[in-house]
Amino acid sequence: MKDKLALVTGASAGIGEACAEAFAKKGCHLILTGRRRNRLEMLAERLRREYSVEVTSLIFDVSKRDQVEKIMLPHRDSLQKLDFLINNAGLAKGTAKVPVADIDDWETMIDTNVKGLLYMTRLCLPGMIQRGNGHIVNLGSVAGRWVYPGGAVYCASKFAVRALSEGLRMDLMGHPIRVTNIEPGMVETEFSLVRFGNENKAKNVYEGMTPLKAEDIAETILWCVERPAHVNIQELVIYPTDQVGVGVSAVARR
Ligand code: NDP
Ligand code: 8X3
Repeated sequence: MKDKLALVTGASAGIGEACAEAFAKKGCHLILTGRRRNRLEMLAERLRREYSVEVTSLIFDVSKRDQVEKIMLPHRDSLQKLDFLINNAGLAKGTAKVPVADIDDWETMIDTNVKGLLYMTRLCLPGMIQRGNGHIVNLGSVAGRWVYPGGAVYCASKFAVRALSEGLRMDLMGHPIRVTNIEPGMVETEFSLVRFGNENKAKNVYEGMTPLKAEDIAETILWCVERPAHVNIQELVIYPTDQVGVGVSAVARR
């Protein structure tokens, strides 16, 4: 990992932030992206100081193709040297049922979780193909395998991530580039706060059970990328011990 280069989208919070820390600890240089400049720059500054790695922070909305291209293209030399792309930026908005849900929420989820991931992948792949080296890790979800009420569109976006991960593997056959889809269950991050827009509702989600931590997922991602080059972990479902299915956690038992 030492002196390799990783790009982590959505590194200003949660799983992305934990990945940035885990990779930096191993001596990996970083390109970190997100929309919240302050959070990203403070993280970048701390990682440089604590781990003596190079960290570039890039502020843009991954769902906006023009922003992605405008901000990323001046960094095309770095992209040529990229070892790892962690497609992590993503979110859920609300749990309203399809007949009454807010269409803007659907667009936000699909544009971020699906199109954002595609824009980043398309930009990073040519360098990886040219160098014959690279590993793309996508943040899918258990919601990309099983559906729950009020989750139709979020789940659809994560089903898409699974399909894209599989399709990408096929399209890249013959190139020594790995693709991994990580599919976590409940991880306590800002995810539920973003989904509900309310701190109390967000806390209730994890009440009475022990969720996964962002660091658990970051360690798993690190393990995947540290496998020997001939080993591709295609997909991994990771639940908290207290959760056995989407919407089926220890809380539901009571
Ligand atoms: P957080 O809300 O804690 O972090 C999400 C990150 O994504 C933030 O850094 C945010 O940065 C970034 N982000 C969101 N939208 C955009 C955008 N349009 N452009 C750029 N960056 C964006 O959530 P998690 O860490 O939990 O989520 C990370 C990934 O893991 C997501 O893809 C999520 O779907 C997936 N996941 C999460 C699970 C959970 O239970 N927490 C379970 C399974 C999968 P900023 O706001 O600064 O732009
Ligand atoms: C997030 C996991 O089960 O809250 O992807 O939808 S879940």
